Amino acid sequence: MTTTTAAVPGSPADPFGDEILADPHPFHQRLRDAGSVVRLDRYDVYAMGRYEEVHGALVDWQRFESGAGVGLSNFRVEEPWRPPSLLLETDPPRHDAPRHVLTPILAPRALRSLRERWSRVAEELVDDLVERGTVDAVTDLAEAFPLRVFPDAVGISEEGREHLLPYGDHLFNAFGPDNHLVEAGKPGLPDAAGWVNGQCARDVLSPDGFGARIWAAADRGDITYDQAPLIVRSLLSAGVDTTVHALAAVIEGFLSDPAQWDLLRREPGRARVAFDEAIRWTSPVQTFFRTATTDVPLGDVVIPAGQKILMFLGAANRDPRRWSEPDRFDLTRDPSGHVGFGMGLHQCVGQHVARLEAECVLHALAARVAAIEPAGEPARHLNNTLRAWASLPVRLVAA
Ligand code: 4IA
Repeated sequence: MTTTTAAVPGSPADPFGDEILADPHPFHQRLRDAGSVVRLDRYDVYAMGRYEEVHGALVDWQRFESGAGVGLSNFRVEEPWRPPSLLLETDPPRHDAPRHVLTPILAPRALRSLRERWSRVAEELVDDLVERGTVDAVTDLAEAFPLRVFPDAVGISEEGREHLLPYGDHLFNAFGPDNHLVEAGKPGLPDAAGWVNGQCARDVLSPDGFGARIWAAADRGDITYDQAPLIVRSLLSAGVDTTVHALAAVIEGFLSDPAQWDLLRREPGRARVAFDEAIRWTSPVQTFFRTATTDVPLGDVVIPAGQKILMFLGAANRDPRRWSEPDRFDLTRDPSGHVGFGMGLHQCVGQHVARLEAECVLHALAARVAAIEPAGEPARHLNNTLRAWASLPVRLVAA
C-alpha cells in the first residue's frame, strides 16, 4: 500500500511586508481559507491561520518546540541576537524552573497589594486627560500608564526608562525577517540593550519588586544565580510594549462601537472581559513561530521535521470557524479561549499584571468619560510581530 501526501498549498505573500502589516485581515482570511497549513514560499516556512490548528500547535510543545527560537531565525543553525530567553525560547525540562519561579511572583494574589496604588495612578492620569479633552490615546494613555506603574513594580531605576519601548520594539521586530524594520532598530540597540541588561543586576533592583523576588528564588536554590538576571530581562522584554498596544487596542475597540462604551459605563464589571475581547479582536502579539521536532502529519499533509511554522494568533482569534461575527468588538461575547496570550505551557505568565493594569485604567475612564470620540487621523506603527498604533487621537467627553 502506498500513502500519498498531498501538496501543501503555497503562497507568495510576505506577511512581514508593509502592506500586510498595515492591514493583515484580508491576508489572514486567504490564509485560513487556503488550508489547515500553507507554505510561505518567500521564507521557506509553514504557516497556520485557523484556530483549531494554531491552538493545537500551541499546546503540543513536544512536536512544536520553542528551543530553536520563536522567530524566523533557527537557533540551531543561526546565532541569536541576544542570549535566548529562559522562558520563551526553551522547552521542558529547562523551561520549567524559571516558569515555576515566575508564576507565583505574577499571580493574582501577589498583585493584590498593587491594585490600590495603580488605581490611584490611573485616576490621576485620567483626571488630567479629561481636563485636556483631546489627547493621544497611545502616547498620553496607553504608553503613559504602563510606564508609570510597571517599571516601579519590577524595581528598576528611574533613569533610562526611555529605552524600554525602543528595546521592546526591536525585540518584537527581531522575531521576523531582517527587513527594514529590523534595520531601523539597529543603531539604537547597543545603548538600549546595554541599559536593559544593566537593570537586571541584583544591586540596582529595589528590595521589594518583582526583580528582587526573582533573585530571592536564586537564594532558595530554585534557580541558579546565572538564571536570575535573564528572568528579570524577560519582564522588561515582554511586559511593556505588549500592555501598551493592548491598552491602545481596547480604546480602538470602543471607538469602533460606541454602544460598547455605554455598556462598560453601565456595567464597569465588564472591564476585564473588555480587555480580553480587545486582545482577541486585535491580537497585539500577531505571530509566533515554532519548529517541528519530527514529521508532523496535519490533515492530508506532513510538516517535515526541522521546519519553522508561523502561527498567526491574529488570524486564529478571528477565525469564523471558531467565533461568531469575529470582526466585531463585543463585550457580551465570551472571549476566553482566544490565543492572544498564547496557550499551553508558554501561555503568558504576565497576563494577570496586564489585566490589572487594564482594569485600573478602564475603571478610571468609565467613571469619568461619557464618550470616547475620534479626533484626527490615527497612525499605524509597523512592527514585524506587534499590531500597533503610533498615534490614536481621541476626544474624552467628560461625564
Ligand atoms: C522573554 C511573546 C512575548 C510577549 C515575549 C517576549 C519576550 C519574552 C517573553 C515573551 O524575553 O522572555
